[in-house]
Amino acid sequence: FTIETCLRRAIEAERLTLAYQPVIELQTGEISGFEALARWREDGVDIAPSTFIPVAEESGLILPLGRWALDEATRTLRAWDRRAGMTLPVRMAVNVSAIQVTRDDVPAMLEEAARVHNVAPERLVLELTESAIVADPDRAAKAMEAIRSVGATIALDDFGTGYSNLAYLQRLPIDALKIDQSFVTGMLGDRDKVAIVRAVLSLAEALGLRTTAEGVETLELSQTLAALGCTRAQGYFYAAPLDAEAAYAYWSRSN
Ligand code: G
Ligand code: G
Ligand code: MN
Ligand code: NA
Repeated sequence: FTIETCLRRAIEAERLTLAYQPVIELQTGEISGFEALARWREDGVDIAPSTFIPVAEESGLILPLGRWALDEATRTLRAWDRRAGMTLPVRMAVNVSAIQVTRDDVPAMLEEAARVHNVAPERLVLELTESAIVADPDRAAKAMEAIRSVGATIALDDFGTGYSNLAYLQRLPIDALKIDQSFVTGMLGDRDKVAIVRAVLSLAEALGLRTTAEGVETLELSQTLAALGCTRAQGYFYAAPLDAEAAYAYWSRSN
């Protein structure tokens, strides 16, 4: 079978799972939330998102996959609330492909997931990439406005890798920039990376945007980013992406 056929079956049979990576507030050390990341295990072998997400995007399977991911992440957040006997003070971030923004009604999906699972939409973050803006700027702008009017927030993922016109940052209702791990991991020994991260942080500050550094693997890096004014961090220094059970345990241990 082709990978596309296998992926279609895995989506239909709900054999994909989500892993949840903690996002930490750098000033307080508190858990800001979690990023939901799709996982696919076939016959005991993990297939990397870098392999199957492009296949999903090329085949259109990203539409059902993305719909499922938003629903499943929201359902999990609600399950954690019930388990804790309280509304967890954390946000759940879900990745949204440019193709979903162009071809699906993401704001309606978001509203439905929040309603069905009884989760305040303010607790949901949609991570969009610059490629969504480049693909169809008008449509992306409309979708972003609608997402914000539902109450969710928007993070621009992989920031710095997508060649978008920086003027969009000012016009679009973006709440946060996620600094791609290619600039963050190993930045301490690399003056060019430090310069890029500093530039992104000052741009974000000037525009009133929060920032999340990805790929934070060491204490020293987390301290440097905090000193530079970065809002949040995620990476192996805190935790790898965890299954729902382990992510809940991580939250419990920290609270
Ligand atoms: O799982 P990993 O941490 O290797 O993630 C690799 C990339 O795959 C992420 O940065 C993200 O861009 C993408 N990805 C993971 N899950 C999803 C998903 O549910 N939807 C979309 N569109 N992309 C995802
Ligand atoms: O959606 P996005 O492309 O941002 O996903 C981030 C990817 O990076 C995921 O595949 C995740 O497993 C991985 N990742 C998360 N934290 C770290 C880290 O600290 N170091 C490295 N090298 N990779 C990480
Ligand atoms: Mn992401
Ligand atoms: Na990213």
